[in-house]
Amino acid sequence: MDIGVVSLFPELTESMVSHGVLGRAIKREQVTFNCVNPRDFATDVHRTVDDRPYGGGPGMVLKVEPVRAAIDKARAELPAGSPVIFLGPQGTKFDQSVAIKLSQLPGMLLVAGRYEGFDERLLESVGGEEISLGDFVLSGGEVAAAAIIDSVVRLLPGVLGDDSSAEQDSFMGGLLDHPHYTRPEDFEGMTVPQVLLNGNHSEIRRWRLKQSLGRTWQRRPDLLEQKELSEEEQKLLQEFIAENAK
Ligand code: 9D3
Repeated sequence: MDIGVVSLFPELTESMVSHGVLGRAIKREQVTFNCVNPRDFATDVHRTVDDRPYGGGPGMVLKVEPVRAAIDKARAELPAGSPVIFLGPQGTKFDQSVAIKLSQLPGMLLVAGRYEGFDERLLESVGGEEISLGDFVLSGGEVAAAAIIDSVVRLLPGVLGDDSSAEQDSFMGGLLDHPHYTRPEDFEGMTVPQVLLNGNHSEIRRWRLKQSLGRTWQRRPDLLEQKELSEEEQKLLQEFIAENAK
């Protein structure tokens, strides 16, 4: 996959993608990464990329011309069928299903905003969608770009080990994960649940499923509402609720 980013802070973006799974994927040439800075396309002596908002109000708006020029430059190096994705708090919400869709494309161009955001005519002229990570305030799109790139690249075939597909399926299962434990068996009097030590794999599977259902019920009821529970799952969740109401 070929990934482009337009950012006023290319060092920040590059530093975030050059480590771990992603850095390795780039080194192995499973992914190409190219960052373009709108400031390099500013034409005035001050290399201005932002200006005051028409209509007044606080903050600054990204100027259309330098960002558009940076997008055109980045786009020229990406394969046909690579969408332009603007990152901003007004976007539709990113989730794993969006990550899966993006991972099936030959490339993508992520445009990180700064200040109050983009001149609206930028989105209109380029066409492309705006994506948000959720309802909280970031200082700019770079951290969001890194999050999206990370979630997409780890879905690419061969980037992670083979047992990763099970993990992806399990998120698709629409439940939160169960608790995990490793040695020691006793940490400051807190012990590992007995069921995990017995080696009874059907009992372990049932315990984990019950914990997943219970946690999802407690923490993310929105996920449970979207999910059709099997008879076994309904029974396990009722058990969890009964045990945790005491
Ligand atoms: C505090 C400024 N806000 C005033 C009304 C609007 C605002 C503008 C620009 C808030 C944040 C930003 C910068 N944010 C992003 O570039 C961003 C973002 C985010 O803030 N939250 C969730 N996802 C994203 S993706 C890009």
